[in-house]
Amino acid sequence: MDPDTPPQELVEAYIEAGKNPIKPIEVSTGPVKENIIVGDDVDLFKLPAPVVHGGDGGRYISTWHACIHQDPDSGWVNWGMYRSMIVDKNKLAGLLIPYQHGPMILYQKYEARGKAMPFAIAIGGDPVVAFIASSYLPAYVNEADVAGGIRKEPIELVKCETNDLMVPATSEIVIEGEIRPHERVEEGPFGEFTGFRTTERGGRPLHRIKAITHRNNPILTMSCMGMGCDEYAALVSVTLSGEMLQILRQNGIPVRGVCVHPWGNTLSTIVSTKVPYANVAHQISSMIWGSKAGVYVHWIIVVDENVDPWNLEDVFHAVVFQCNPQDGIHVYKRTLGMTLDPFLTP
Ligand SMILES: Cc1cc2nc3c(=O)[nH]c(=O)nc-3n(C[C@H](O)[C@H](O)[C@H](O)COP(=O)(O)O)c2cc1C
Ligand SMILES: [Mn+2]
Repeated sequence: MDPDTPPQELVEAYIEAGKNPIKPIEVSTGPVKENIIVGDDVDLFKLPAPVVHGGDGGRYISTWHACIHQDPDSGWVNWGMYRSMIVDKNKLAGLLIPYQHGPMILYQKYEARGKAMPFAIAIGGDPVVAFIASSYLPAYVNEADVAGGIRKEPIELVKCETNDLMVPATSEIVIEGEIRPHERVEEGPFGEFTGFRTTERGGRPLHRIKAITHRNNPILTMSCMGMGCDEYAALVSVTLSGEMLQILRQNGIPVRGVCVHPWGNTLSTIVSTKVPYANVAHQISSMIWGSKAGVYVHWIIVVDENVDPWNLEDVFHAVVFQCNPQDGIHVYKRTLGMTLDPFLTP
């Protein structure tokens, strides 16, 4: 696409790709198998994991990647992006927030049954992998299929060395292993997308590593998350807006557009819509909060269709001059939240 494509068009292209998924294909080998290290030879310190921000609790190896897990019941394979910190040469600590998909599979299936969960962490390679891993597709959607839809050709996957998970064959680095039930180890803190380092150091699932495969001279992709428009803010602005726009359209809301703005990414959304009947803003909010895409959202700003949701000056004008603060602002109490919200007390 043209680099100057406006965000609304990127959002529509993302939605179209999701409607036309392409299943991945299996290949027998690929660049990520140029080096295969298993068992005692595994040493994370041989990879160039940085301390990303001053004050972080350790060296982070995965901040721009895909964590791959499989639902043991349905066969659904999820790609998510969950950060991980090096503990020692063959152990990682990962922040797995319970209502994310990989963590759901761990806590609700494997751990509940007393079983170890295999994992693979795929770093680098085709940028579409990290793009789609950080998106908010609904449960039971295979992110690999949507990645194929975006590429308009299948993603090539190759089998792990020590488990049955399939990983992108062009990855720079793949880390394989298992999470045993209820094993926790200290992780954090880490500079987060909110611009704060809010999540305190605490016990997080211990990832035991069985193998690392990597290209020759691998490149470690990473995100220096923080204030302003980092990689995550730019990407979720497109993918989250797309997911929410689809949900509202599918429910017959006469919506003009949805903007998850990079400067308020993940925690806020702006919806521009015709008003087909009274109190539609409550219905819109319930639909967003009822979806995977909306679990983090604290601010939902609903504006009339004459307001362009991507124009923050228009939106601010509408908030100040078209919203009566006494009865136009509604506070919903005791809803879901997340540990990364800076204003929450631990
Ligand atoms: C750089 C980066 C780091 C992230 N770290 C975490 C994390 O440590 N834990 C987490 O649960 N979500 C994290 N996220 C958010 C998830 O990637 C995002 O919510 C995604 O939707 C999860 O995929 P899922 O819906 O398949 O679970 C991070 C996102 C980015 C871009
Ligand atoms: Mn998912």
